[in-house]
Amino acid sequence: GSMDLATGAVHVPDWLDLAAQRELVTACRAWARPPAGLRTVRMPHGGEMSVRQVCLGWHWFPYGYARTVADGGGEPVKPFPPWLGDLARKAVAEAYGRASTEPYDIALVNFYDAGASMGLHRDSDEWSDAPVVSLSLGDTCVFRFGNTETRTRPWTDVELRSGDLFVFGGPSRLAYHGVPRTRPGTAPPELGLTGRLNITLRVSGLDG
Ligand code: MD5
Ligand code: FE
Repeated sequence: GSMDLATGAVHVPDWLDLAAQRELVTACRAWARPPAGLRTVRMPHGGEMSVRQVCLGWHWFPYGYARTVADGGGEPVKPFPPWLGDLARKAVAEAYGRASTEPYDIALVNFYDAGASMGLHRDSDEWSDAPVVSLSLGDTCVFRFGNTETRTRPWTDVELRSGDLFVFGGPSRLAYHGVPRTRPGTAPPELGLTGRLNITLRVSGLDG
């Protein structure tokens, strides 16, 4: 059964069966290949994120979206396949119990190797308040769900496992959140994945 962590923040454990997880891992492997493949995200002040990322539809850079790999070689971003939009709307329907017609057009795929983490932040570069859909594959992680006011406590730590769905909408859309750690070696062996993949599906609110 699903679990509401806060208003609009719904965790659906084990939403994807193993076959669906394997198909997504295979798709991520193809998306990771150059051109416009997996890259290290460089921050404006010189740091690097430990998570590596590949984008579909729109390229995310700190802090905006572009149609080309702005901080790479300027290659066009890979297209956002329509089936991912269908999957996002199905996920929102599952989490909220009502149909979604939102025009999903961005996928950010994050790859966490054994030491990777993501600090507390808000996702505020989209020009739409449509829910963000998060799909977890591979290693379990500790996901930290904070509050909308501050980067400090109160927060709630939850474990996200391979196949889990999380939808962040309504008042939770702009909550602080992060991934303090993964649990290396916990991926289902049948996936053939070392590390953790997270796919987020978003609505840009941009046109063209
Ligand atoms: C992850 N990714 O597990 C997470 C899952 C990111 C990111 O944080 O920005 O790529 S998405 C979690 C999320 C998205 C939007 C809103 C909220 C959480 N929230 O309000 O808690 O790699
Ligand atoms: Fe985020």
